Amino acid sequence: MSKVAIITGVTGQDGSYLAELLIEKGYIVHGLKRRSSLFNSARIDHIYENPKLKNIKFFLHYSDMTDSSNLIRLISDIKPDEIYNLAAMSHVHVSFDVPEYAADADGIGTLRLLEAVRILKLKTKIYQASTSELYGLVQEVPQSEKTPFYPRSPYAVAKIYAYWITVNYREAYGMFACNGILFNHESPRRGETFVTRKITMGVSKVALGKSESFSLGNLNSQRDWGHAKDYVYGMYLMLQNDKPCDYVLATGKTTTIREFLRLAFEVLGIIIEFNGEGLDEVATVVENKKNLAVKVGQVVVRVNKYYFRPTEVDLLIGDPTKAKKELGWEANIDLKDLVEEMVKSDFKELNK
Ligand code: NAP
Ligand code: F7E
Repeated sequence: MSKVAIITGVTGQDGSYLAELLIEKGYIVHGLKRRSSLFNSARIDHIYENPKLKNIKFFLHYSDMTDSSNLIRLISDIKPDEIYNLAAMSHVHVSFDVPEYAADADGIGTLRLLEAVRILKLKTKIYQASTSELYGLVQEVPQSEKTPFYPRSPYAVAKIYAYWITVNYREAYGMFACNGILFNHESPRRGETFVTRKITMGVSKVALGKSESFSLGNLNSQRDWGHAKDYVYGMYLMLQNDKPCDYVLATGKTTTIREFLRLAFEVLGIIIEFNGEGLDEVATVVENKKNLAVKVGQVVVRVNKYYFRPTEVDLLIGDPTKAKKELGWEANIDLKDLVEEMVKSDFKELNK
């Protein structure tokens, strides 16, 4: 018999890749999406349109992590074997503007979901989308499941509540509930306001002559970036394991925003150099190997203090040893391939 899964946040980057993976594995998938004034299903529309997936069982339901009655009703009707809780206000910078909403959707939303499963006395396995942002002001390098947390944003504080309530429900009620402490993972489907996608779109627009330059914030921070496809497979593995546990998923390598930017321009044969310091730092073209719409000497990136956060997470680098040992998981797609895929996808789309 087919397994039944609920994915909250199915319209997001990870939700879309996870839906594809579970459908491929023969699951009946119920995606929960929130109502918005514009269509928000662009990342999953192709699932319906794919002829190879003709007989799929993929259903969408309106839902919101701030509405317990909705979660209880849907979980009671669907009685899923597995729930992947990916829904969240996931933007760290924006969480400083909407801290109460972030706490409600990301923190209490997780409690609502766990409570629904408990009240309904179901044996549902639960995956909670935890995050490397919990490490914040890092207490240890690299960060593992044993590293103490020090959150640095309303988003991270909300997610720390979600982390511990998941652990508590596992211990108090014997629920199969796991936290995946995932380090940054990206793809061509990444939201356009996260730094990697902002860069790959910005680089493409500049190379096509659609804009002269774009602005970024802190170029010095370092992130452990992997590909979202690898990471949703890790989520799935956690719920197939014999026992519920928390796992770090990461590549074990870290890179600055500045280096990501350099790599992204390089994919299009544009070589840049950095000059100046702090808010005066700029990136300038020194070579244009493919004769794209830039000139040598053109300033293509500036620094703008608007994009700095009140408190920053300077350095993230994860230690995925436990996931490798116990789940056989590892990141397969390296940063260079990820950057190339993202730049080529944006360049093609913007060149239409
Ligand atoms: P994403 O692209 O921003 O997707 C978030 C999803 O949550 C979207 O479907 C969004 O709906 C939905 N959502 C937002 N608020 C909601 C609410 N109140 N009720 C119901 N749904 C709501 O994020 P992602 O990158 O796929 O990340 C998936 C999860 O992993 C998130 O919980 C995120 O915090 C966490 N995480 C991400 C990373 C990463 O590097 N990507 C790393 C660690 C953890 P709309 O489409 O309508 O906006
Ligand atoms: O920022 C710096 C910024 O917004 C990365 C979410 O998926 O991963 C993500 O959170 C870094 C930060 O991701 C700009 O200051 C510079 O140091 O792409 P980001 P994030 O904050 O790491 C974690 C694991 C999650 O859990 C989150 O849900 O880049 N940065 N200039 C910039 N960032 C943005 N967004 N925009 C800039 O212009």
